[in-house]
Amino acid sequence: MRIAIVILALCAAAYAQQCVPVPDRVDCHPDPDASEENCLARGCQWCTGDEGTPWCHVPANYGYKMVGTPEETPNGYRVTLSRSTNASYFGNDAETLTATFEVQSDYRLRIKITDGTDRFEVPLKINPPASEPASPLFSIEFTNDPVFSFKVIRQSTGTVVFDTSLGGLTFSDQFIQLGIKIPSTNAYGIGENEQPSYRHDFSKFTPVPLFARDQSPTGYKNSYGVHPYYTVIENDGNAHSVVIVNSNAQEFVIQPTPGYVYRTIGGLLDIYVFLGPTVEETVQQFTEAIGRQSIPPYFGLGFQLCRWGYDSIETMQATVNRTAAAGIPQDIQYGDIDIMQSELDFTYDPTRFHDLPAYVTELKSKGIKFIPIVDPFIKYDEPRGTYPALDLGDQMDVWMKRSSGEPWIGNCWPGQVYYPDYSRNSTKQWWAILLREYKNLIDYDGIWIDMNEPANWGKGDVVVGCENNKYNNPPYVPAIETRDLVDNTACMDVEQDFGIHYDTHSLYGWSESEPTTTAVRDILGKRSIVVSRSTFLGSGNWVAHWLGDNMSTWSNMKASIIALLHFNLFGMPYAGSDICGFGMNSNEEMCTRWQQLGAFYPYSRNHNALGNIEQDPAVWGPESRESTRRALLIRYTLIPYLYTLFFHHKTKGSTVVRALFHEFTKDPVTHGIDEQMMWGSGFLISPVLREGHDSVTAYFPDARWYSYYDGAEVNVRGAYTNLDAPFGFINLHVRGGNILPTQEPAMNTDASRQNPFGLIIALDDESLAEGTLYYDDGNSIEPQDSGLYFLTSYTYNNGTLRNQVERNEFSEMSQKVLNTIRLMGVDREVTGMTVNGNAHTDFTQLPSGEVQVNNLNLTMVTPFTITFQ
Ligand SMILES: *[C@@H]1O[C@H](CO)[C@@H](O)[C@H](O)[C@H]1NC(C)=O
Ligand SMILES: *[C@@H]1O[C@H](CO)[C@@H](O)[C@H](O)[C@H]1NC(C)=O
Ligand SMILES: *[C@@H]1O[C@H](CO)[C@@H](O)[C@H](O)[C@H]1NC(C)=O
Ligand SMILES: *[C@@H]1O[C@H](CO)[C@@H](O)[C@H](O)[C@H]1NC(C)=O
Ligand SMILES: *[C@@H]1O[C@H](CO)[C@@H](O)[C@H](O)[C@H]1NC(C)=O
Ligand SMILES: CC(=O)N[C@H]1CO[C@H](CO)[C@@H](O)[C@@H]1O
Repeated sequence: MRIAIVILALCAAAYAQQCVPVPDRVDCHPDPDASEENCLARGCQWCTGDEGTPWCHVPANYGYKMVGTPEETPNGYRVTLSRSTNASYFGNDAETLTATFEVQSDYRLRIKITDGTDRFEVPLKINPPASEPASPLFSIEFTNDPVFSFKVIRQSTGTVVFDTSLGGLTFSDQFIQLGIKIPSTNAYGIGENEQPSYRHDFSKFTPVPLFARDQSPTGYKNSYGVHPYYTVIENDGNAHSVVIVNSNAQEFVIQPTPGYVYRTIGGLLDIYVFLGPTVEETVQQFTEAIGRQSIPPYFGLGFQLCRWGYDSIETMQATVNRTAAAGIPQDIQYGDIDIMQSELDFTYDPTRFHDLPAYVTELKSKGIKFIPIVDPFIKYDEPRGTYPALDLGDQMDVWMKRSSGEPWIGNCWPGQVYYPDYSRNSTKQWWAILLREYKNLIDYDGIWIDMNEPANWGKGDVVVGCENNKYNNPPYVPAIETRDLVDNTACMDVEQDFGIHYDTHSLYGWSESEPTTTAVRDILGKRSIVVSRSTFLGSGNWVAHWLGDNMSTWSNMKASIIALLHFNLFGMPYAGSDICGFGMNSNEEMCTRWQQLGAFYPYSRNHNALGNIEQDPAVWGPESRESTRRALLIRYTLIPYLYTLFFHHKTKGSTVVRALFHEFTKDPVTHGIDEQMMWGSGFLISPVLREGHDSVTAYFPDARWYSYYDGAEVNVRGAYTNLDAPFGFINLHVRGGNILPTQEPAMNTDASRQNPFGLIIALDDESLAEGTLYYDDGNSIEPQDSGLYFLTSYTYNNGTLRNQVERNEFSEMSQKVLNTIRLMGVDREVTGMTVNGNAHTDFTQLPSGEVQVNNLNLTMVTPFTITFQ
């Protein structure tokens, strides 16, 4: 390992009193009411410019200086920094800092900057890399001119991937700021929020605040989760990614440098850089560190139906009945808060939802699973002795507390409530007891945890308010919604075992996730689904995520693709938005198009809000119903492929849904595409996202592509083309070079799992293709660790298909057969075929050239050879 240190000569105060070029300005007055007077009083530079650019900016000579030279450590460097300015923007600046640079592997660098005091650190377990550093992909350069900054440089190309010479560093008690120059404008990520395009727009200055909030995703507003993570494609097609492990209220300013100015109001700077060099490798390296999502239970890849506002069990039943009657598959039915008695957690309404437990049992006998909602908080003013969740909570001392030691009180379902502190052991035990008792009441298959930002319809404590102190009223608040930390949540000085709410607020949903998943696994004894609204780095270890309370609008349908791509970057591929939108009335055309797209969300759930017209797929006319049925049957056909992608995610960290640029990074057109998405490397989804359109303009990168429907090859490559997309139809294409495992669809996955398998073989330019199938019992816990699974690869070469079983530890697989093949791209007339040397005559060739083979009846676990003449 070798790290270059270049310490440039000090060259004095030449920088002072000069206007910094506009693109490189770091806003020195990010708080409201900037004026020349306020700016100069703060010790900042004032230079006018265009509206929307920082007139008040950090002077070039502001920051810290290195003391001496960087000190070598066993795995990197330690640098001591001393403040070189008297200007203080928000008070309490650290005079001395330590920056450590730890080379954790060839592809992973950790940079930690702290003032040596006892500051909050996120209690996130970061896994070590698989291998020790041998020959790092990067070097580090330190500069002291005009102030301290450093560069991380990709060795192979000299590209500076991370450069902090953008404004000087600020490190004060409640305001930390670091500017980061990035090497290109192809950059993505930073969530959770709604972004207008997947690729960040560096043409202007845009703050992206992060602070968990019950906020429907709306134009960069801070929303439910916090994922301070971005990915950059460098100009030559290499890629790197960066995570900043911090849970305080924070923001990234996207700005024209191009770069990000990062600000947080607590904790410290703990930064990991992942050097890729491919986009997929950046995700793999990041998820190696923070953890990956478990393979969902097989039923979790089926279609899911939900709404808030079933007025009775009969309405729920009628919805389930008409879905089945329309031939639309369904695997999961949800119960939202309307199933509860007076909206109290862990109850059901014996009047409106009479016999719910029996109905859940009936659903399960038909192969439909049931998932109820649970809110995190408990109504505190129920008479003691009537509500076990409350009595036991008091007894086990589970509540978050005011500094006076009393539980704080917020206002949310169904009134005034206490909030459990999920970071406390007794709370975890209490929660597990409640979940177990609830299972005895309703035989659920998973749990839906909502409102865990945590939400509160008020500002802090609704009984005593919030004290005026440094936590509730810090000197600086990032550009979060209402610019008030306590708005819609707890006072920031509420105590939790793992820290004061000021530091831990955005970890609330995260802290609820592990105890819920652990308890549900214990109780069910098998894999299940816990789906959470609020998430943080590493939440993927425990929970799925739906993209929140969106609206039934076309623009939200489009935004859902961007959000889904984000969560695939964040290591949480089991995600999806509420199909047909949550808020507002949907309509038949939009809902039909959304069902077509949503059939390809990994987490595929139609959900609706109280008061809106019904929007379940069977409520619409026959053409719409047929469209949804067809799209979902294609999904069910491809679940073995989707399931295999989740195995690759869990074991390698690959994305499940990915942007085209993951596969075609060198094609710059792909860098801006966010209206199409891929499943893995082999399947392209090109939905209609606009009202009144019956065609779609889709991009086909340079490869062979075949229509999913008839195997016809697309006649363009490396170009956009206009595809017909009539009302009931979504464009789906298979990429040459891939073999996709399939299974005949059915009305739910219990049934489809009994059906024969098939293969879709799509040939590339060399007439080659390959693929993998992962399969297991669908509900055992962490099968990739227990080893109880089946894994096989398929290769097609020179007219011959072969399988190679790599693991055969799922016993039922020996009873399953491969029955069909769809072979795309043979470009000639197929005159015959043999299976293990024997002629097989049950095949046809379509006008498109696709060869369809039936009745193979080959055991999945036995090696075979199939040759096409
Ligand atoms: C900071 O203030 C002190 C005392 O006024 C002065 O001696 C020193 O030069 C100042 N330092 C800088 C970097 O301006
Ligand atoms: C739903 O279907 C079941 C079984 O066919 C039937 O018993 C029940 O009455 C139906 N319920 C409603 C509300 O349509
Ligand atoms: C909480 O439980 C964990 C795991 O059982 C244990 O290691 C830890 O010491 C406990 N903490 C407290 C405060 O009891
Ligand atoms: C391809 O297959 C044909 C017969 O099907 C065989 O004659 C030929 O040698 C094969 N070529 C290669 C490179 O394996
Ligand atoms: C499939 O093969 C099995 C033996 O492997 C045989 O028992 C069965 O009848 C065959 N099914 C069909 C439809 O040919
Ligand atoms: C991503 C997304 O769908 N965002 C929408 C959610 O709902 C708000 C309205 O509350 C819309 O403005 C967003 O566009």
